[in-house]
Amino acid sequence: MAASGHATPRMPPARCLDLGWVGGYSLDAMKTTPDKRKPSILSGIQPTGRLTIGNYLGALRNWVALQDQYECYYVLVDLHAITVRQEPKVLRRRCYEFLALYMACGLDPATSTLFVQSHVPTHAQLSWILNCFTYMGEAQRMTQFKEKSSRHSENINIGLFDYPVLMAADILLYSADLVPVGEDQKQHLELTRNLAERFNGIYGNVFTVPEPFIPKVGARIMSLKDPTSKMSKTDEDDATYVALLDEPEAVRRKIKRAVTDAGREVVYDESRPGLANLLTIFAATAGEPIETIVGRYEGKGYGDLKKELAEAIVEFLRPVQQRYRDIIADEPGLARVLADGAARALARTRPLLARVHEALGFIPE
Ligand code: ATP
Ligand code: LTN
Repeated sequence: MAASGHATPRMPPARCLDLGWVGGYSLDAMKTTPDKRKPSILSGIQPTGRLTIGNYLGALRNWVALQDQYECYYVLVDLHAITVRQEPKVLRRRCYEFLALYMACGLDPATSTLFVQSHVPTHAQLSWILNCFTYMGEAQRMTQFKEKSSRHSENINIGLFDYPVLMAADILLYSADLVPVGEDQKQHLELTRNLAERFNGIYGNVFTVPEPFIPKVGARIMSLKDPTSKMSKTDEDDATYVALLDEPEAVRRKIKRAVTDAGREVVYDESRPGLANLLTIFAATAGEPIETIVGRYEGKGYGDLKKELAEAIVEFLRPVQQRYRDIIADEPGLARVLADGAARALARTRPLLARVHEALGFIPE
């Protein structure tokens, strides 16, 4: 166990998902599950901003792809969302919208447990305990904290600082084996693993040490206006992202105006980040290798690529948006999904929290 805030990261190589396909993934995570139940997954998205193709390609797509093989818990992390000031009515509405979009993208509430973090008090309870095992130094090193505190310099609150500890609680409460996320969450996963190992080192095998599940293509979709920074669903400038609910005309306009360099030839080259980003989005959306896409544009220019990419995205989004419209119209149905999800999540997490309390020496309830 590391005795200071300077534990060396011990991340395994992230698991990779071949393009749009999970059949080849081995279930060896099962071995890490102490009680031999079906291996499990937990992941979360903040109900902030507008869900983008970055969120879909980095995370949601894998949530859907993995839901039949794993016991899955997918959480709308509203407690995380309030680390930045939210408008109450908008937050509430957005939780329903995100849930409806998850379902429109293929998450089945009968198979996966879909819920809201604030409905399940065990998250905040374990989070407090984990705070007492987290060093200031390691929390200070989190790049998302540094980035968010510079973006919200008027409100650098303790919740923002503590954000990764709550995320660790989300994951460890479910004994999650795998956590499907985008590249930007790798450092938080590393912290989660360190906390689990530190606690287990003192109290025995209480927590499962989770592994990240990060796609090979699409783990870090970049902003359409600044291809050196990540596409973000809360960017004030909506031209930087394609939202899953964007109208076809908006998609066409945004892709057409996406920043690329001055070259003409379509090649995949990381020193041309704008073009590389469009090719990545194309490959991930179409489920084809980047080389195949590049091969199709021999002798053609950026204009053709952008036009066809926009159409590919529009066609991909069309059925999702159609399903979304039906699902969002039934708010009582969505509320039932969340109530059922919260009950399942609470039932799943109570025993683990009781084990943690017992390990710490708390008097049993
Ligand atoms: P924000 O940037 O506004 O904080 P976000 O777009 O990063 O929000 P989150 O709720 O923080 O959204 O992340 C949800 C999931 O989507 C995470 O697994 C994250 O890694 C993934 N994700 C977010 N942005 C991208 C991106 N640009 N490319 C790939 N995956 C992404
Ligand atoms: N920190 C994540 C959202 C998040 C999460 C989680 C992801 C909260 N809890 C648990 C995976 C597992 C983010 O900012 N994208």
